[in-house]
Amino acid sequence: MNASSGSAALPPAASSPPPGPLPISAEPYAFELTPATCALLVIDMQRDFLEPGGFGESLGNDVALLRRVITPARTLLAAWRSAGLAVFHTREGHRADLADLPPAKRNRGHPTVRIGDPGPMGRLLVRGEPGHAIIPELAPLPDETVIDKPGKGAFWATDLHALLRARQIRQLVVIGVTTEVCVHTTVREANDRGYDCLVPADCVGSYFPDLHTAAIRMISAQDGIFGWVSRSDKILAALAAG
Ligand code: C5J
Repeated sequence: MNASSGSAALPPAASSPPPGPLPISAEPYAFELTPATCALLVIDMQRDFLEPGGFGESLGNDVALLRRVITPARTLLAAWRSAGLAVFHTREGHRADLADLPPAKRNRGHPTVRIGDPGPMGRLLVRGEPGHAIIPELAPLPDETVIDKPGKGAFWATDLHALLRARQIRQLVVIGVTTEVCVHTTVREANDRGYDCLVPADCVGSYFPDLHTAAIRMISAQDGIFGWVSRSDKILAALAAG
């Protein structure tokens, strides 16, 4: 039911994935990355969240806090692509007629502008508008799947689970924004569906540093209740060694 661009079929790999498993230093213990069944899931790296004039800034947030993740995320994405591993991207947004926008989501709070209202980058969080696009630094390649999601979690009201299963993906390295909202919701949804999730803390960002810290801690607490936490340099080192 979602609009996903790119092919569901296996694209030609840039190079053969390393055989693995690749041990990655992580909390609460090492993550054993199996390249053939692990995808990089890039959450909502959209202009509306990361650029001035977008939805995030319209809510009074400082987009500079999110922009810190661009460089490490781009470096990890480049290494992931070079290793020939699977990449999925998500975008949060709504149909132009807002039929998939629950009134509760549009009306909550007291913002000066709401989802669907016009802004400097087009209508806020509406599919096809300039602000809805993924930032150029992390632009998807033509053979990478883009999942359009109306909610916070990437599994709700999308075909992500079916597409991952079709490719025998069992592990997810989750990066993007924001840590405690769409990243966390997606990690929780993935965990309940049987995926092992690894979150590199420097590749996820929040408008609220204290919530970022708490959200990161929550993932690996209780011996990995939602998954594993590491940093991108550890993943890069494992990919290079593999
Ligand atoms: C929010 C997101 N924060 N991608 N979306 O509304 O985290």
